[in-house]
Amino acid sequence: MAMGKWTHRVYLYYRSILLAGCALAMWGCNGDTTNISALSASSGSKSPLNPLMLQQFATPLPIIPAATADTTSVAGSDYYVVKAQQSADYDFGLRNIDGGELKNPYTGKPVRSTVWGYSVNGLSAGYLGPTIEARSTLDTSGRKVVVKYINDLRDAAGNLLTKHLLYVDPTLDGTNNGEPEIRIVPHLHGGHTQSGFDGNPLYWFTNNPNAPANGMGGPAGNTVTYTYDNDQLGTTLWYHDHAMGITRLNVYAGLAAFYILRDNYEDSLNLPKGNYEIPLVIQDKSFYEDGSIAYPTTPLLDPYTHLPIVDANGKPVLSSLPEFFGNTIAVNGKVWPKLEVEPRRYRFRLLNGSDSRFYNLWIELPDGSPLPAGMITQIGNEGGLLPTPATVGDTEDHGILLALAERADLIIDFSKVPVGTKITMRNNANGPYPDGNPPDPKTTGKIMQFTVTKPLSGTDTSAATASRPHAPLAAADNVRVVDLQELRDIFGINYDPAGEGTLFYRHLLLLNGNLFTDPITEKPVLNTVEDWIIVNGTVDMHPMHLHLVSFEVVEKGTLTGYIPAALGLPPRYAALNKDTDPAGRTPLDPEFDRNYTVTGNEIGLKDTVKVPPGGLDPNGDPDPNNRGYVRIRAKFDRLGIYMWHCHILSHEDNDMMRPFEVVAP
Ligand SMILES: [Cu+2]
Repeated sequence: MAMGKWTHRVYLYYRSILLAGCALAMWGCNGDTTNISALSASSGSKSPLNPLMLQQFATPLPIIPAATADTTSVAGSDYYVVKAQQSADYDFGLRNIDGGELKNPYTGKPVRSTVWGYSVNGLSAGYLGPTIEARSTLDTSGRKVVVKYINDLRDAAGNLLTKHLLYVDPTLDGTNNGEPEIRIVPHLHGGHTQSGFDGNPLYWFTNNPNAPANGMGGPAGNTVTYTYDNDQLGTTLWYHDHAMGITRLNVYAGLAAFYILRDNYEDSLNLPKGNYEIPLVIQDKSFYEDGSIAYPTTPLLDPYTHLPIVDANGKPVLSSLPEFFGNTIAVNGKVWPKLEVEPRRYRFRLLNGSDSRFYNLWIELPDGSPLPAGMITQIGNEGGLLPTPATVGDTEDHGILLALAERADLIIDFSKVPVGTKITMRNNANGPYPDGNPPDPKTTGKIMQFTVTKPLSGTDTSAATASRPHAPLAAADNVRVVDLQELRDIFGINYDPAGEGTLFYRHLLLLNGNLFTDPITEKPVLNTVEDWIIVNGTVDMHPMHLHLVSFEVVEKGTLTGYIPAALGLPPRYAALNKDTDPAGRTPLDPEFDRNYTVTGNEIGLKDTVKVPPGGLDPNGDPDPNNRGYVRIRAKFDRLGIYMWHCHILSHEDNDMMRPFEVVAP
């Protein structure tokens, strides 16, 4: 059948008849989607690059530079011009296992990659972008930041791009209405930002300076100027693209960068700084043999005839997949890098900037011996410094579980090991998390390496730890129950991980049973505190992010007797069982599943929370007595429309995002 423009009515029709959970043969919920058949489905004749051929821990870790603010153009504010640009010859550090250049089989030249990235006040690395450093306006020394974003995506000849770097699935909300492929709208993740400057996904703009506004709130032309008030505590934020239906593609292409907010209190703590304070963004990537970045798709089949769906030109329409799992690990844009360090303390600001991959991170000595006590400490998360530092990351069983968009602020003390020691950052989180495939210990089970080889440049007087007291929010004025669902989409897709040609349904991920475009249902009143009980009936953990607010994670656990919103009734439950895992164990039980309790590095303020998964009954159906939940608490202190969504980017682009609106009393 030829594909026209799909309307929401089509979705709604199928939604009403196909209410099925992920567990009912939804392969996407329990399979690593990076495999050769999926890659080749979208690549024609290009072969995937085998990660086992690649050298590890030889390429130096890039130290992401901070951009220089223009302090005069906008009175009282720091001003930046940020351009989204394409770069044709980016080097991810892909080398043969013996260190030699990998050659592009088509050109004979060393492999390089075409990527996107941000240039900031003229500074660019090609992929990702320089850090914007800002000062909290809660201190009198603070300053606002004004950013003029320009969509300057052009080819090497300077012509405006019209095709995306990656295949754009034309059947999603945000892509199914003839939208241009080259669209961006930036969002400052974790920012306490005015609604109009928050990067609403519908407020996208193209690279055409003469384009009319899109009619949904986006600006005319190829540029927009946002003000960030910085009226929040110092922490690690990041800015990344958020355009409707293509967020996963724009971020994967490279549109993401750090935004570090500092404040006087943190300055007074004498934490490692300068060369000893290093942001690290971890991302999984896949490549083809010619170095181009790979992002798998799969052909769409008509759900009734099982014939390929074709576009108006007769070409097969390809579908996005439920998740993306790359087969290499890049840190700051280099694959498996190494960092030479001095025998002293360093501060690392970690960000999971991947599409779907969770990381459970720990650092490991070459002989596997236990780490010296106090060598690694987590001092902060998304909301800044923790009220009490957390000891994590020292063993495999005690890792730092970093979901998509979460941050971990770490102190690592390299003086505790002999000079010459090689220390590897490892990962063992399954993909999807928690019940998917384990990472390969030879590839995705490794992140980067530290070698203690640099001479100590001076006595280390920096603090070994830090904390900030947290004043709890007032009790909630209102409690809301919201739920997460994996349903069947209208499209059937043929996906064949085992080579057996099995037909599966594509999934549709909804919040409260609503599409993104359905009327707004979450409307907190200005300056009230709300508890959101986020219920998860799926077998996957979903990292849920709310724009605008920093929230407390009050409790996690399981619940009983749940009625999901997708049945057309208000969501409700019989009982919340705080700090229990699905087997009914309590936190002191050695077998207790830590996904069902609030861990030490989730105290304080966060902007993204891991929602524990539900389970199945003996028939394999979603079990209403076996669902996970988290209760978060936030004060909604700015008027206007914001987003709440899953930060698995492939889920966000598959409708796991909804607006909320803070309304006047
Ligand atoms: Cu999700």
